[in-house]
Amino acid sequence: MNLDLFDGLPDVEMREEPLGPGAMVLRGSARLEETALVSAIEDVARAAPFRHMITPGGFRMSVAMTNCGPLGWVSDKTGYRYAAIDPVSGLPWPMMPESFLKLAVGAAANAGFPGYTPDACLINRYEPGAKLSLHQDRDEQDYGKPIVSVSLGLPAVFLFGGLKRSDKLVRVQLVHGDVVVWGGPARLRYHGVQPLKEGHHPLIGGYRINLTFRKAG
Ligand code: MD3
Ligand code: FE
Repeated sequence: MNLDLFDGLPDVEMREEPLGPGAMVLRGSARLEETALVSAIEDVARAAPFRHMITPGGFRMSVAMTNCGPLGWVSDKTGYRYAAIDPVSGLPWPMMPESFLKLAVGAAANAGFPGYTPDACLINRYEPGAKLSLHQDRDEQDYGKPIVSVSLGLPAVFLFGGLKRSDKLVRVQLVHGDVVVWGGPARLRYHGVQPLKEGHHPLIGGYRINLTFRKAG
């Protein structure tokens, strides 16, 4: 019988795993701040509710999204872009919570990117079945700046490809508290997320939430 008294990771420990040139996983590094992060996400979502954006091709995205910080990523029938105003509320996006900024800046520094100043945080919420098709992040001004992602809640299988869509994919499981820094030669690699499996997470419930920090402008 497995009583699951030890899940392989000490309670508030973290581990660095290189995922390839420029890509570093900081396993569990958001676990210390998890309650502050969750209450900050709730605050953001109260002012700027999660919504399913429409792709330029006219499809409703299965991932629900909102943003905080000076710039927010938006998609509609006219295209993808960063915008200072939330098109749903007509107001600026909520401020980036201090706890978010501290985590992202610290993770970037740990991965070799000191002086990181993200101005956009996209919050992706996955329900069971939700996925993100293979894509590149190309809507930012400076590909020299890294992207920091924080995974919370249910685990997901992340697909990490190459610089061409047809390059082979590596599957990486990302779990609650994992932080990944994607910079340098990893910055323009294709990536995606496989359909989320059903489950229950004690803090987040039946969802996966991903915070994606970028220097967009
Ligand atoms: C690898 N989000 O919002 S974050 C996205 O888990 C996005 O919600 C995923 O891809 C998610 O655009 C993945 C990790 C990520 C972000 C940007 C990358 C991985 C990346 C850019 C280059 C390579
Ligand atoms: Fe992406």
